[in-house]
Amino acid sequence: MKVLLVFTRSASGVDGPRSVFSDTPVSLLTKFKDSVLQNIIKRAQFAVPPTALMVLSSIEVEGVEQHICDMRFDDLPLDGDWDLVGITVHTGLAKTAFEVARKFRERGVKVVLGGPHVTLFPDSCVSEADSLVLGEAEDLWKELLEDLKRGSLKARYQSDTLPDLSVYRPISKRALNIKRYFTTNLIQTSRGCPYRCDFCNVYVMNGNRSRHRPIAHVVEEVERFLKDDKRVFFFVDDTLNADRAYATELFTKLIPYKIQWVGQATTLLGQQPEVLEAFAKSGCKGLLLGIEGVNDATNHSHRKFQNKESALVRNIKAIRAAGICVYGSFIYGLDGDTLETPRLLYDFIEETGVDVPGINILRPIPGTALFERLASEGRLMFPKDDIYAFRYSWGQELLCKPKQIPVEDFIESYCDLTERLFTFRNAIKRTLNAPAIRPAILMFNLAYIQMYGLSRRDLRQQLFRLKQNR
Ligand code: B12
Ligand code: SF4
Repeated sequence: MKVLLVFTRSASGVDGPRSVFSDTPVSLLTKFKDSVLQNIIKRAQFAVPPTALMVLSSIEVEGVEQHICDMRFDDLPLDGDWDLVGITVHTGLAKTAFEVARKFRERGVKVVLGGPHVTLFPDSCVSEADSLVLGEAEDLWKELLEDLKRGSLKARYQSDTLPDLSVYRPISKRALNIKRYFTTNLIQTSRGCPYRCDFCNVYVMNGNRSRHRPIAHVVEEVERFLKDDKRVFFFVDDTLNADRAYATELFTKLIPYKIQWVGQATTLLGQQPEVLEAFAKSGCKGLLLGIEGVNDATNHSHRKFQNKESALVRNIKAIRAAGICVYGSFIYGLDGDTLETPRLLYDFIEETGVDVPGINILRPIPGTALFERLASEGRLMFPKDDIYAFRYSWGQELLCKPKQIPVEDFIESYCDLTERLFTFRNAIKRTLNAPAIRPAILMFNLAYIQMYGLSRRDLRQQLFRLKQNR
């Protein structure tokens, strides 16, 4: 039997920036610049394979062959003789996923949907699929494939418990075209998050505590992955340093493999010397840190307590001093933010030397506590029930009214901030100061000049439309 697993591309974002107002007239030169950049991004650092589909396609069931279609590269193989098509659905990309589902179902192919959106909003997916898989799918996927073989596919697969990560489930790259990606060395060591930031739903989907895979299994995976791909490793965990003892032991064991790796962690790493040392010695070259706001009051209003204002600057400096580049992920538009915030963010970035700043606009992701609160406060800028009006973009659209800043002032102050931060001069300065991977730091900072330029164009277009509709 032949099964196709499909990964859709995002409308705009890390898969390549595109205007979210496609009906806005733009010059030919702008169009050309946008398309060149989209292609560079597609082929550069962000083009990593979908971990979820690597996991699913590694689950072996006799007589079932699994293939992956990554729509960032491939056209949909609509005329293949598929017995089943599985599609990952993210909330901001659900419309695209449903369109793909319809195309296959019109041809009589059965479709199963899974992923974050299905886990959070299964009822909204029922009419779009023959079968739904809710939650983490390792065990359920095996059961579903067995049912497919028997011709008895169920409408819904769901488990009361999360999969036991101590079970040995080797990830294979059999279904991947290794050469097309920047790297295929993606590894997840843990799931779930012990924190409860109100704008996030990881702790809802994957549980409110970290669950780990056995260290021996992760080490074996690194060793095996190295055989066919020697490029950088990406540990996709949300918070790699959530469990200090586990992180220290794992990364100390990885030192002999001499890999280079990137991942995501909390700023607390700066005050965890044993973890920091293990990270640095095992080849960590860059970490995305969720900094969000730069003072306690702002972060606390969104239940982000792990970043302590008094230690933030020191922690980031300590991480960079250990030879690890910092991608600082900030949010502007948090409830504590005022028109003073852009200056504070700018000064903070200058003082700490963050190598790549990412300035996000607060996003009310459906299914988060934040979404519900903003809806009850009348601050959503789209109808609450129309979850598909919510879409991902690269800071190109304001989706909720900031608490303390009028919409127009917010958009203008955000644009001013990104215009000051992302200049050619700053790109060169950050590159020369970076503690490692300078070509990557240069590439990010240069790409962001263009991407935040697109963000400003779209935000001003949104503002223009809002004023027209008044
Ligand atoms: C690493 C990461 C990335 C990386 C790499 C992703 C990759 N290689 O897959 C990059 C940076 C590229 C990325 C991009 C984006 N990401 Co991201 N990313 C993550 C992160 C941290 C881990 C994802 C991961 O690899 N998990 C490991 C796999 C094994 O778990 P999983 O994806 O949940 O899959 C399991 C189940 O969901 C299910 N499943 C998934 N798909 C399917 C399909 C079928 C058919 C079935 C049966 C089951 C099934 O089975 C899997 C195994 O148990 C998550 C947070 C998180 N903890 O989930 C955010 C997260 C998934 N990303 C998110 C977002 C918003 C994005 C972007 C849209 C950002 C943007 N603006 O561009 C893009 C989307 C790109 C795209 N085309 O989908 C959101 C999604 C929110 C939502 N509710 O939909 C998350 C949850 C973060 C958050 N809290 O906001 N991301
Ligand atoms: S934002 Fe990061 S730290 Fe906060 S709950 Fe989500 S995954 Fe955990």
